[in-house]
Amino acid sequence: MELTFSIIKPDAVASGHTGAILELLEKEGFRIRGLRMLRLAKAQAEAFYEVHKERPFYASLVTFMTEGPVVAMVLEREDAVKKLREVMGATNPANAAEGTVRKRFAESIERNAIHGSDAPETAADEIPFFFTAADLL
Ligand code: 3AN
Repeated sequence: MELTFSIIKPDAVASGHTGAILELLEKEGFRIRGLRMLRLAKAQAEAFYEVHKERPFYASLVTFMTEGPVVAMVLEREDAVKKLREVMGATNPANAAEGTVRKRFAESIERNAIHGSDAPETAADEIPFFFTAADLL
C-alpha cells in the first residue's frame, strides 16, 4: 500500500463539491487516512508551491489557494500516487478525460479543483505540511 497527498482546492470547496470528490475517491479504492479542513496562510501556500516560484502563475496560484478553505487529505491505496493522478485528470480541465475530478469540477487550468502529489517522494514531503504521523488513522 502507498500513501499520497491531496488537496480539494478552494474553488471546489466553495462550489460544494467536497462530498462528491470524497465519494469519487472512495469509490476508486482510496482509504482516507487523514482529513482536515483549513484555510492556508499566504506563507504556507508559498512554501507548498515553492517548486513553482519562478513560474509566471505563482503569485496568482498563491492568491487562489488562500482565497477560502481547502480540504487536505492523506489517501492510501495500491499505487496511490499514479492512480490519484489518473482520477484527477489533466492539469487543464479542457484536456481532462471524462469522469475525472477535473473534467467534472474544475473551472480552469488554475482553478482546477484538486491537487495530488506527482511522485511518492513528493507525497513524503507534502504530507508533513499538514499531518503528523499520529494524525494518520
Ligand atoms: P498538477 O496540479 O496537475 O500537478 P502543476 O504541478 O503543473 O499541475 O501545477 C500546480 C498548480 O498550478 C495547478 N494545479 C494549477 O492550479 C496551477 N497551474 C499550473 N499550470 C498553470 C498555468 N499555466 N496557469 C495558471 N495556473 C497553473
